[in-house]
Parts: sequence; C-alpha cells; structure tokens
Amino acid sequence: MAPTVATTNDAKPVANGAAAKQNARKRFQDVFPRIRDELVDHVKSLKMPEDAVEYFAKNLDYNVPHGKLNRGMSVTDSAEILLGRPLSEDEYFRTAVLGWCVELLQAMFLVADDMMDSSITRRGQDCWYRLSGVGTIAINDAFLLEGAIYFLLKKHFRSDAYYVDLLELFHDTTLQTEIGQLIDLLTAPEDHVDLKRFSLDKHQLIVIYKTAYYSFYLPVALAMRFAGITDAASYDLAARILVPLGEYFQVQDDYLDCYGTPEQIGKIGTDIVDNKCSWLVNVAIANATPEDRAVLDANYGRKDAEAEQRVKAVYEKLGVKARYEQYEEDSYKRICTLIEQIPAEPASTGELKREVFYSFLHKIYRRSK
Ligand code: DMA
Ligand code: MG
Ligand code: MG
Ligand code: MG
Repeated sequence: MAPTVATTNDAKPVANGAAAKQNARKRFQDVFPRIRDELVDHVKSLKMPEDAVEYFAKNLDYNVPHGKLNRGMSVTDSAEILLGRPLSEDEYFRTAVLGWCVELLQAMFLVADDMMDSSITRRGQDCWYRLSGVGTIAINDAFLLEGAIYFLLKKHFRSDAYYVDLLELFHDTTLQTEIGQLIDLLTAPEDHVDLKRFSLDKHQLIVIYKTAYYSFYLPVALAMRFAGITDAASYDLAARILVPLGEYFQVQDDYLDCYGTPEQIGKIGTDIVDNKCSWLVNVAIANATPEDRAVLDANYGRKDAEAEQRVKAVYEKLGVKARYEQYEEDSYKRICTLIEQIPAEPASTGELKREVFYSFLHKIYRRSK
C-alpha cells in the first residue's frame, strides 16, 4: 500500500501511512546489527572464551530487538522534530544509538521483571530465564545488558559536551525505575494477600516510578540533549507532560494484562495471580459491594486459575472494561491539555514542540499490544 500523506492544521505534510511507519521501523532495526557487533567485538577483544562470546551475543539477539521499539524510535523521531529538519545519516545513526540504549535498558528491566513476576512468555517467545542453560544466569545477563549501554555511550558520545548529561539521564531513570519495581514488589507479596494495601494513589506512585520515567521521559530528554536544549525549565515541562503519559501507558499495560490476548501482547498476563496492585483491581475495589469484595479477598493473588476466573467475573460484573474505556478517553483529553501548555509556534529552534508529545501520544492511544 502506498504511504498516505496527511496535512495537519499548520499545513505541514506528515507521512503517516502504514508503509512510512514500516520504513521508519526498518531503518531503526537496521542499526541494531552494527551496535550488536560493536558489543560482541568488544567481548571478543577481551579474549573471552568462544562460549562466553556466543552466550553474550545470544543474550543481545534474544532480548533486545523484538519489542515494539516505541521507546527507542521516539529518540530519533523526537530529535528530528526538535531540530525541525531531516537528520543527516550521522545524526540518524547517533540518535538511533541512543534509542537502542533505551531498548537495552528496557531489555535489562524485562529480563529481571519476568523472573520477579514469574512470567512465562515475553514478546511472543519464552521468557529468557526459562530457557535451558539460562535460569538464574539471567540475573547477570540483565547486568550485562545494562553494562552495554555505558559501553555504547562512551564509544559514541565520550567527546560530546552533553556526555555527562546522557550518563546522568540513564543513571537517574534507572534508579527511579528500580525504586518503582521495589514498591511494585513490596505491594504484591506472594504469601500475604491484603487488598487494604492497595489504592489508586499507591498505584499511581508505583507506575510513575516503574514505567513513566524510563519509558517516556528518558527518550525525549535524550533527544532534547542531542538537539542542544539545555535549560532546566524545558526538562521540567517535558516531565510534567511525559510522566502522566507514562502513567496512562502503564494503566493500558495493566488492562492488557487481563484483556489482551497473548497473540496481541506477546505475553501471558500474571497480575491477578501475582497479587499486583493493578489499576483494574483498584477500580474493582472502589466499586465493589461487600459481596464482591469478599470474592476479591478470597480469590485475588492465589496461584489458581479458577480463583483468577472468579476475580475476572467480578471485574465483568462491575463494568471494569467500560470504566477503562472512559479512563482512556479522559486521559487522552487531559494529556492534550497538558501538551497545549507548549506554545503552538515555538519562537526558535532549541525549544520544545507540541509535536514531540503528540507523536508519542498517538503511538499509544487506544493501543491493543
Ligand atoms: C513493568 O511492569 C515495569 C518494568 C520496569 C518492566 P510489569 O511487570 O507490569 O511489565 P510487564 O507487564 O511487561 O511484565
Ligand atoms: Mg512483569
Ligand atoms: Mg513487574
Ligand atoms: Mg504488566
């Protein structure tokens, strides 16, 4: 199908066809073998034995390139929007390196997250820790995926004035995510179900820390550094929009955990069985009759498929799906209002642009995977 060209209000042509999206994805994916080889060659240069080199390469190939790539591609997309012109070959490559560093960070978190959440599949394949010959080595594999980020940043950005800003962004968002994972896990103990621990406020805190900073603020902030934006106020403003956007994204993730099919989302939902402080259970708790609440108390967080079905039946009875659809529409409007804080016509380059945020919002609005 030929790409369609749409026109926005300010009469700027935007290629938004499926083919254009495919091309952008292909261009980004084509950078992966290059950085993968840089990493593998580095391990080879350390005179590591053949089996270690092969294992490391498999870790990269299995865990890094198979996702939706929204986070990684947002770095190149945002940089192009902020600079207001097409990127040169070299600029494209360097922003794609930053994008792949975000994907490496994501891979590191997912390898660990799947162990901690006892998940079965990820991105349509078995979780890494479940492969024979991997098991708990996956803990070190997650560390290796993280180490790869700093190898690439040093190799490609060491002599740039903003190198330390890039390091700081990765370090700060990593710590934020780890704190988020901690509160996610502490709120969901395996052996003690107590729905009184949950609330929508608690949920909001968890999802902002475990998801929003690294998934939404990080890619845009990296692009802002690349585009030469230095004023702290712009970063604060970006965070005030991107953190709510990330919160909305994780509510979608919670919804899809229950209502997405494994074919769509590439993973099998575990939140009910794992006793997670999900958006869905909080909405159910808020609307439950004493009878519904008793069913939730007796069945949530049990390692038992029938108990899980009884929880889903309460969700059904309480209209949780329709409440989610309403939340999705409300969030969309609320985020658009936040984006409108940015002037429609920025005075100069080197300033934030609405399109950076709309482009990210439109990648996730009403998503089903
Ligand atoms: C996602 O939480 C957060 C991180 C840092 C991976 P999650 O366990 O809900 O993610 P998923 O549903 O992908 O396992
Ligand atoms: Mg998980
Ligand atoms: Mg998790
Ligand atoms: Mg989830």
